[in-house]
Amino acid sequence: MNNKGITLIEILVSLVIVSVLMAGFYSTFLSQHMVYTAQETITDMTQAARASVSKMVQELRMAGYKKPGEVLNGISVATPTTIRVLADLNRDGDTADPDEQVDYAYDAGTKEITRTANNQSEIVCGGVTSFNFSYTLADGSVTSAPTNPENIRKITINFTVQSEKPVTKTGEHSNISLTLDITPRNMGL
Ligand SMILES: [Ca+2]
Repeated sequence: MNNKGITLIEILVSLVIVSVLMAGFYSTFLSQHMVYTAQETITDMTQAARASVSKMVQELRMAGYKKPGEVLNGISVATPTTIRVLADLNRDGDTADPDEQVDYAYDAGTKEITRTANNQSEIVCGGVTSFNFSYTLADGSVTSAPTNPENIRKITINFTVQSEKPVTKTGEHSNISLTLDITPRNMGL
């Protein structure tokens, strides 16, 4: 053995060490990248879910909108999965104009939230694995099935949306849950 030279064995050993280090770096990079991608997916999903229900939030907030002195009950149907909101948007004394009577409903079978108005239904949000309306009444109590919808002062929506595609190698979907509180300003006026 020549002490000054590098033997083939030494080169091989170096290569093995370098390979092990590279593999370590790569797997660290890969797992960080996967975490980042998953976080990105959740952020995107949260934004998408909020955007998809933004019109619903806006319309629920307008429940009971009317001209001064007009008698109007802003919510006529309220169950854990359906709601009917009424608003006299053009303040002509009725709720017969476009978008003045709107139904929102959740179907656990299709996992969809639908909006029905002007005799037309559209899907608001898909991939909804759970959904629930709850209502805070004028006396402060909270229920999912109010006897008198006119007593509703706040609507709370709890829902969970599942990612369309699996986000992990094992095929797991990502779930995000959102809670939204809506206070229709014209209820009880
Ligand atoms: Ca009207």
